[in-house]
This record gives sequence, C-alpha cells and structure tokens, in this order.
Amino acid sequence: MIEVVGHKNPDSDSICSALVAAELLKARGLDAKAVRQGDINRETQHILETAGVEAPERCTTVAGKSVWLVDFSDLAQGPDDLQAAEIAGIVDHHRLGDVTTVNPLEAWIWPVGCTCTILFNLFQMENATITRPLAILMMSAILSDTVGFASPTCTDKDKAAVTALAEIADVQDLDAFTEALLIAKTDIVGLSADELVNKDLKAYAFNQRDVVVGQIELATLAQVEEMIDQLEADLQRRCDEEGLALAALMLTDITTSTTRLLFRGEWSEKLAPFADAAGHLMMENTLSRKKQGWPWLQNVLA
Ligand SMILES: [Mn+2]
Repeated sequence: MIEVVGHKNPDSDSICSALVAAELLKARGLDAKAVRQGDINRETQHILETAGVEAPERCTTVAGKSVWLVDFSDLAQGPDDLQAAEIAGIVDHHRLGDVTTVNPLEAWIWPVGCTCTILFNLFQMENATITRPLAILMMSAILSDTVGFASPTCTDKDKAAVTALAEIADVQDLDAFTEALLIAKTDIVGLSADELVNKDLKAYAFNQRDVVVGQIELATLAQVEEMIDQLEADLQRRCDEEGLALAALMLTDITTSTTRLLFRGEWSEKLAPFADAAGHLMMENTLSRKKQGWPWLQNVLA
C-alpha cells in the first residue's frame, strides 16, 4: 500500500492532489490511498462536496510505510517520522526541499501554479481516465492555488489544464465556479486567532533557525481588522513556545493583491524599518507566499 500525503495544515491542493495521485497510482494497478495531516479547511470542504468525494483519512505517522509526497518536499512540512518512511514518489510545484531517499524515486517537480496541473499532465501521458469527480478536484485545486489565475505563480499549463478539465467536468460557467470557490476560500467567520494563524501556516528553516509564515486570503482586509492584536499575540505565543526566530502572517486581500504582514519574534527588528507611519507593513501586488512573500522575507532576513 502506498500512502499519498500532502503537507501539514493542508490547503486544497494538498488534499486534492493526494486524492488524485492515489487514483493515478491505482490506474497503474498499484494499491494506494490518500491521507491528510490535518483538518480540512472550508474551501476544501466546498470542493469535496462539489466533487462528491470523501475526505482522505487523517494520518500523521508514516514510519516503515511507502509514501508519495504531494505539494511539498520539505521534511518540516511532512509527518514527524517521515525520515523513517520509504519515499517512493514526489509530485510538487515548490522549490526542491530537503527530503532525501535511500532508493531511486519517481519525482515530478514542475514550476507551475499547482500540483494538480502536473497530475493532469501525468493522467494524459498515461492515458488514464479522468472521471468527473477527479476533474472537479483538479480544476478546483488549480483555481485555488492560482487564485483564479491571478497569482504570479500561474502558468499557461495551469490555464490549459483548467480549460480541459472544465470540459470533462461539464462546468459551463467557469466564472461562477471560481467565485463560489473564492467565497469559500475567504470565509473566516467564527475562526479564532489560533485557527486563523494555523489555517495555512508553513515552517521553514533559515540560517539555522526556525521560522513560520502563515497566510490568510481575504476578500477585504477589514475582515480581520478587529483581530489584529489577537493575531499578533498568537504569533508571539508561537515564538515563545517553539523558539521561533520569526512568526509572520500574510493578510492577503485577493481582490486587490495587497498584503499586510504581521510579525513577531527576535528577527522582527529586521522587518520594522519597512513599516509605514501607522506601523503597518504593507506589500503591494503581493498574492503569493511562495513567489513573493517568502523570497522577500529571505532577502530581508539574510
Ligand atoms: Mn500547491
């Protein structure tokens, strides 16, 4: 049995690509199942309901198992015992992380907007059948990761995949489909500061220290205006409890591509000079943590 797992604090791509990759392996005649390392967010719930697909079961230990990694290749983003697993495959669209393997593996790492774009191409290459549920999962993940094609991470391959998948899924009105997805993506009503920070939090190792960078995608920054103090307190708590050099949170208005960065920790002083008169660190034209937020932070922290 091969277990297919996406990163911690799973986003829609991590869940959808695990489900889809497991089906690709099954189409090859292998025994495979998707698993997840964390809770399903509201957007992913919306996607699973639209596709009529069950969420993968939760699994946080993989020692001794054969695994495929989807949507990550950093040890810090995998199950804690990942180094004791046999990593047989990787499908990812991030920079190459620090996983290593004992045996040769199958790795598909493309600089595209979404893991599901790579999987769509693999299905085509292998002449595997894409069912309607699989098409919904893949096109939704691509639209989510690329924020409806607006992200600088979006490529022609992502757009071409969605066009083909929308046809298979018989989605007539792509704009309405995308809007429903983005409404679910930006729904944060009732979430606590801890839940918001944890929603899409990624851990990185940088200069021998640990850093976390979260992101909340919003329809307007006003959605979190009342919670700024609580969010900053939560970032500070994480620094204190986990010995982080920096805990940062990107508050991203996806309609204007404007990000406000909250930050706490020892390295905060390196970021403070970039704040405006009101003490807000605003990043214009910034939608993507991977292509914009984290590279900028690495530059400033170096
Ligand atoms: Mn992704």
